[in-house]
Amino acid sequence: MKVQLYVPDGRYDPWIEGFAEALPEAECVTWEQSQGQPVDYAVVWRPPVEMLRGRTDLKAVFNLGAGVDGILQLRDADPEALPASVPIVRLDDAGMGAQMVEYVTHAVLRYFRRMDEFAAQQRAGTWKFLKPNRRADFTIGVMGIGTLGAQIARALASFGFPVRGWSRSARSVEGVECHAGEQGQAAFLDGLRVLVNVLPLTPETENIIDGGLLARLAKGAYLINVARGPHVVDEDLLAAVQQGQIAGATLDVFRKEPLPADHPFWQEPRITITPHIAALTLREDSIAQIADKIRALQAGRPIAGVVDLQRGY
Ligand code: NDP
Ligand code: OXD
Repeated sequence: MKVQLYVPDGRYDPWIEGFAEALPEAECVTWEQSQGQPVDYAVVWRPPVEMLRGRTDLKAVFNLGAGVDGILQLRDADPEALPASVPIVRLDDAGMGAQMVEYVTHAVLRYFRRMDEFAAQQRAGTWKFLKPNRRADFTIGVMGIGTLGAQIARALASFGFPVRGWSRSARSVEGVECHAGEQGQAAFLDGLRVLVNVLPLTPETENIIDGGLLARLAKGAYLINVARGPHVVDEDLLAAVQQGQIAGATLDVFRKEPLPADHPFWQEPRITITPHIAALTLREDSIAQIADKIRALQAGRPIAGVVDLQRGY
């Protein structure tokens, strides 16, 4: 059995060593070494268009991340870019849930406990009491309550915050008021103090966080985006921050990454920027998960995490 790898930074050695240990029955080769040769499985992150087009040899393509937009967007330029009827399989948590919980909880607590305002007071040498926020008034909405979002929602609810969740189909998450679909969107958004975005990027969700959506939140709300940059209409977010509708935003993902040096987000102190690190792909966990799934497929058993190409996630 052959497994073909593609990682954009070209640092293959630790991946090849990891697969040799976790899946010794397979030979692991790089795409660069094995172009044109038939293999059984591909393991990729943001592959070039020529890697997957017309492939009839593959039994599955494993994506080294939870979001598959980097693969599916290959179809935008070339409708034949993906091999017909080959399943594309995303990472299912693989250690990312715990990291997402840490990142989002940190940002929420920083806003709830007014830490940015205390930091500004410290810079000014000011000792001043600031009235605490009331937990019961600090309703948080998690947009996307799938593998990662449900863990975030549960963690925030465990602090005693009122938490709402929003998904495409009806879901239930313990301790979370769940809403679904377009018809449930208004009740989900109305009056939120914090909006957390963990949606996949699809044609339905692109540009979803625009001026109209931000206006539905409470005045002085906060935005935390850990999903994808194109979910947010950047100009609308900047305007909402400048008008005070949004008191602050924590953004991990951007339309263009790295965020260009002349992007106005850099100059807006109420926007916190991190370089797409909310939840990293953990090599060991990811290899272990993919190795288990390859064994299941080899044995003819079903696997979780197969992407629905119509839905886009
Ligand atoms: P899942 O597929 O498990 O969950 C997606 C959730 O979004 C589901 O609840 C789904 O609804 C909901 N959803 C999808 N489309 C819509 C829609 N049109 N309207 C309402 N709800 C919708 O994904 P994960 O939780 O594993 O990952 C989410 C995203 O997080 C990834 O796609 C990726 O972009 C991002 N990510 C970012 C990282 C970072 O470091 N910044 C790291 C890892 C992931 P339903 O439950 O009904 O299917
Ligand atoms: C992912 C990511 O989708 O790291 O896994 O963004």
